[in-house]
This record gives sequence, structure tokens and C-alpha cells, in this order.
Amino acid sequence: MDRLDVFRDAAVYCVSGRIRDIGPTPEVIRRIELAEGPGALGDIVHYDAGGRCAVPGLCDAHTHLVFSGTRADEYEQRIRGASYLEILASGGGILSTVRKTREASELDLFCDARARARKMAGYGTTTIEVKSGYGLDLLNEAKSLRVIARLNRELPLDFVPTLMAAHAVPPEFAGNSEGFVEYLLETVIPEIGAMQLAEFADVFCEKGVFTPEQSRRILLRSLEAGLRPKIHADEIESSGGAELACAIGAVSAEHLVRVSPQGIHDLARSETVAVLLPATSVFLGLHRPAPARDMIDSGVAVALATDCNPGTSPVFSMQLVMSLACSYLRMTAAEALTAATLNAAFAIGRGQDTGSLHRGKKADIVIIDAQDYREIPYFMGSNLASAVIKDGTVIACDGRSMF
Ligand code: IZC
Ligand code: ZN
Repeated sequence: MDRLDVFRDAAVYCVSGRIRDIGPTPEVIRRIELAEGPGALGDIVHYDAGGRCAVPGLCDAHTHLVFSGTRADEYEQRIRGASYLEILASGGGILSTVRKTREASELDLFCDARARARKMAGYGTTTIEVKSGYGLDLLNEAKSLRVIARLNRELPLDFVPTLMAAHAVPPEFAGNSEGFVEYLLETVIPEIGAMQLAEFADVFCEKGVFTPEQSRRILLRSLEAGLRPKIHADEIESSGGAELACAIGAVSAEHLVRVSPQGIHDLARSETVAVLLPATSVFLGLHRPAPARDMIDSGVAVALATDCNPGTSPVFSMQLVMSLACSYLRMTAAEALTAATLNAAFAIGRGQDTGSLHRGKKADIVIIDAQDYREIPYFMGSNLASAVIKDGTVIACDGRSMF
């Protein structure tokens, strides 16, 4: 993760939205002329980055982008001392967003999510994983997933849909989490699988939410329905979520603030990517973040994401997440960039297609207003994306999306 290939005076040659060639400019030009004839350069649209640094489009591997309303009131309650799980247990937290999201029309949900995606694009994000999970019944989960499908159709970004009906126990099953799990296994997971509205399934495996045993059943049934497993693991308390993720071959284990030594050991020997969300830890005011250093030094593939959601991370900027990864998780700038691009792409099944500037991959590129990629985390809280290129087309400039 710490080793990057850096070219100076470089060019990227893109054809039909894909990278055809990359390298030192004179070499790329020579190869273009060799392949297409001496006059070919004149026919190619030329984007001059003016000596700025080009990095792969940022990939946000964990968001809850489709929701209605905010939870600024809950933010204040927590600052005054209430805990996240206490607020959830008393019917607030996720459940307050569920009430608003169930009431919202599909069009309103789409417009709100689109506005958030535009902000993310302005910060250099080109691929976004989006979880449902504020519907918690078949109708409303399908509504949220259709919103993600529409974002994918109508916006130039790539959206990767995840079913997270196992995000909380809804009021109609209060005190009966086992009944809700049965409903998920028998109805929601198979029906959503049949509708082909999601690629992945995720579960909030956490004390007071879903046990590791329930999470296992939910994810195994999801796999049968064609949804590859992901898991919210060890976010607030250690519960064996990372171990479970590895045991069932989950694509990713996410959060991992309280991952056990055994969990790190298992992750290092698995294909499961650890998705870390430092903005969430900061927003929750945690003094101890995820042990990123231990994980990376043990050989775990670490990715980063915003966790964009109304409760624990109303954050749009992967650049800010990279700064927090460096200052708070003690990752190097190169590790943070790898985690925000290539490893993030692998965490959402897009590693062959984006996440690095390689021949054949999508031309998803951010032009950074700096000559050194290390300035991305260094300028904490600012936006260095001067141009964002998606599938070979400029889609955002100086923080403003063009869609
Ligand atoms: O809305 O609180 N942790 N799910 C699990 C969340 C945070 C999102 C929320
Ligand atoms: Zn989450």
C-alpha cells in the first residue's frame, strides 16, 4: 500500500472512456504516433493539467447516501452525553431516519441523494457504494434501491448498490429481532435478489442490533440470493464481526474500531478487505480509532470510505477522510491514497475496472491542485480537486459538479 508508481511529466491517453496508455509524455506520444500514424495527435482532444498531479478517481466504498432529513438534534444529544446505542434503543438514531425515509417520496429521495453525490463528485469521488437500510421493509428497501439504480442511470458517476435491510430492527418488530430476521430471510432478501436491485448485502452486527449468529444466517441467505456479503463489524463493541466476515468469505468487513487481535489475524489471511471509516470515529468523538497500523503491518488490505450518513458521518469528502487516515490512523499519504482508490475499488467489486491508472481501466482521474499527491491529506479540510474526469469526461471543476 505504501509503494506507488509516480511518473513525472506524464500523459494519459484515453479512448472511449478507458485508459489506452499512460507514462512519461514523450513515450506516450511516440506510441500514439506509432499506432495511429504521425498526424494522429492533432485529432485527439488535449487536456493540459498544467503540471498538476493526476491521481485515480477516488472511490467511496461505504455510504448510506439515500436518506431523508438530518440528525443534528442527535448530534447535540451525544455531545451532551447520550450514547449512540442508547439513542437507537430508545427508538431514535437509525429509526428516526427510517421514519422520515419511509414517508419520503422516491423522487424526493432521489433529489436529495443526487445533491449529495454532486458534492462528492466535486471532491474527486467517481465511484460510490450506497447501502439501503432506512426502509427496513420490502417496499421501502426496494424504493431506496431503485433510487440508487436511478442515480446510476442518470448521473455520470458509478454507484454500487448494497441491500442493508439488516440495519436495525424496525418498530413493527420491536422486541422481536428473531421475527424480523425470519422476515428478512423469507421475504426481503430473496425478493430483492430476484429484482436484481443490489449486488451486495450488509448487516449491522453489533451488540443490541444483530448478533453474529443472526448476521451469519442473513449473509448466507443473501449469498444464495446472489448478493455478496459485507458486514458492519466491531464498530462500537467487539463482537467477532471480523472473524465472521473472514469465515464466510465476505468481500469486506467495515468499521473495525474494536476489531480483536484474532480478527486482524484472520483478515490478514483472507481476501476480505477492511474498510475503515475514520470520519465516523472523529464525529462520534472516539479517543481510540481503528487500529489501522496493526492491520496494515499485519498484511490486511485496508480501504477507506466516508460512511456518509445522517447519524455518524455527514461527510462527503474522501480527501478529508484521507487526512484523518494519516493524522489519526497513522497511515502514510501513499497508504491513504491506495486505500481511497485501488483497495476501495476491490472492496466493492470494482478493482478490475477502476481505482488505479492502468491500461484498460476506466479513465477515472482527479487532477489535484498540487504537484505532490502528499498535499491531498496535508491540506486537511480543503478541496484540492481542480478537475474530476469520469469515463474520460470532465464532470467537475474546482469543487462544482457539471451535472
Ligand atoms: O444512520 O446511524 N452505524 N449505521 C451503523 C449507521 C452507523 C448509520 C446511522
Ligand atoms: Zn455504515
